[in-house]
Amino acid sequence: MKLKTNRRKSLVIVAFINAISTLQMVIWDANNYYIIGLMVALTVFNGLYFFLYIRSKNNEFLHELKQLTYRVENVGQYVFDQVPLGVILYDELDKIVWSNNYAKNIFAADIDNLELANVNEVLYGYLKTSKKGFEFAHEDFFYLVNHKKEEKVIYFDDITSYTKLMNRYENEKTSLGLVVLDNYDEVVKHLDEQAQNDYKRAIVDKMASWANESGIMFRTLRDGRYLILMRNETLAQICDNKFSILDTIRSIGNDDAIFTVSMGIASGYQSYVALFNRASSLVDLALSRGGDQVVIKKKDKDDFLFYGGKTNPIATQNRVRARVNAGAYERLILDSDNVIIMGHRFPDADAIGASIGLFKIATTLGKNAYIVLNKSEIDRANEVFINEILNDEQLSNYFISSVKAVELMTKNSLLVIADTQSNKLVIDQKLLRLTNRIAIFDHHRRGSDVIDATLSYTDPSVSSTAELVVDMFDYFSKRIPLTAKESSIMLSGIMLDTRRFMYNTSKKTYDAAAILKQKGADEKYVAKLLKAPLDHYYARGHLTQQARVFKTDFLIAAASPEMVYDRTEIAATADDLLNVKGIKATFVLAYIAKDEIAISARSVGDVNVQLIMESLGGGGHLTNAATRFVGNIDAAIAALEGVLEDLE
Ligand SMILES: [Mn+2]
Repeated sequence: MKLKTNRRKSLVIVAFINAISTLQMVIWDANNYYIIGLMVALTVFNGLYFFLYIRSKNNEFLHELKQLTYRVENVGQYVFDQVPLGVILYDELDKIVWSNNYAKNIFAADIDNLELANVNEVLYGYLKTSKKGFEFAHEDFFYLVNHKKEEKVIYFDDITSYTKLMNRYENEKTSLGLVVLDNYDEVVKHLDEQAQNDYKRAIVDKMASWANESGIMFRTLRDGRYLILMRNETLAQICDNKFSILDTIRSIGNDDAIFTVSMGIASGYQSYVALFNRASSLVDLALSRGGDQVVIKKKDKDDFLFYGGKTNPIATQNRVRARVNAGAYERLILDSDNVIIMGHRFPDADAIGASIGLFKIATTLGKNAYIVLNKSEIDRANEVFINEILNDEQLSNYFISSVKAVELMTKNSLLVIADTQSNKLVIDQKLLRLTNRIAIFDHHRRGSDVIDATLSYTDPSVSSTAELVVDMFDYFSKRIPLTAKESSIMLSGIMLDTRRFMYNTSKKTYDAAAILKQKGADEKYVAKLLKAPLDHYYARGHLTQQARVFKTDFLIAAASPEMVYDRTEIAATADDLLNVKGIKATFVLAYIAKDEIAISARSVGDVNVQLIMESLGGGGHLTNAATRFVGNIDAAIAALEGVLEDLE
């Protein structure tokens, strides 16, 4: 810079001398040779000076330019080597032609001249998809990969610190859960005060130490209800552990007193109020599914996570729910124009038996009532049963078609749903939209497509909906009269769902059977109702022959693809096969229509077939569940075997 200023100064001086000499030439005699000589000399000097000046100026510019290029190259080299951005250039054959040091460091190798596929398979897989940008984890680092296919360049942007911060943020968020002792009161009520307290203390001790070891805050909200608070990462750990605390709690009692707990845990909700409310409804869901389980909902996931559910729900001997729901049903009946009762499609003995009980309650209380039955939808196995009823002069009057039901329904009609609570399974979904007074009576576990109802009395610990209805009889303002035939039909419902008192029975099941017997139920008539046509037995025989052992504990029977079966035939075969020695669960698959396969699953109790069927989109109970599958039977078998393979 100094040099430049000096040169500018000298330029000014030369120009000044030039100006003076020109002035002299004008003032003095122009013929003075001395002056002319001086002027020529000055002009030559000036020209030379300017020539040299411009040349030096050019040199200086070139020099500066050279300097700059050198520096840019230097910086570029530095950027390529030091700034966390990996660059890989490759050719048409997916071979790396050049990579910078940073890219080499990512893979801890000189990757030049290697084929991309040999550098990293996972990365190569991503590159072959059409995605332009994706995240890629390698060793302990995370990269945002930018793939320019046209230019055959791959950029790796190191986002490790961002990703780690993000993970930490997610991990440190709060999960909130509620824990309830779901059967404590039932189990201890016949014990003395001392034993009751001992058990309670043992349960709370186990939970508190589990919480302590896992890094969970555990506090009593009120008797039998507890709050747990933890970080998301702790939740992930206890999920990995499959909530072994459920087993720990179950091991506290003895065979006569098995204690179970249920939990609902909410995660990812911003406000604590939302977390708490969500956890409350999750506990309710756990209880409605039979308890002894954990239900988790993360805000960013649509699915619920279920853990546990290894025991069958213990029937509560407490009849408070029966009384409360009977009262509510009576008020709804008295408040309505008429009562329309609807079971599930292809109704069985339990759906019809329960419907008849619910019908008798409504008519006894003085309302017109009807049971919906579409003759076009009757399974082969239920033909005998339903024809017997429809051929009966008196009983046939109770039933109407769903078309007729639409005509009879008013806004003030009460629609009663029996033996299902799924809006997809009812005989006619149209009826659900004609009124907003709906009462549900069911013994199935709650699925995800539950009908929105005014009154919902559902209890998965009850053997059958018929039993649930009989249990309410005591609590209406009028005594409910049943004829011998009606009693027999209700009893056949209980017998069907308990496989003739072999499964899912409780003391209350026998109480209900005793009440029906007292009202005149006739086992000969029940036997006649439960008879099946010969075709049904043939079908079961065919299915049974397909049974093969899978993973030693399971039997899978898949029908040949050219045959179409009734749901009841599939279900009955799954029941039959459960009698095979050494088998813990059975699965029967068959076409019920073109491209539609039904799977029935049964368990003796060690394996939860509900969870297995749920993972295939179905539902049911621990020992009795089912699902439907659209597609071909081989795909259905593969899907089922996949789930069974994953069981521990
Ligand atoms: Mn049922």
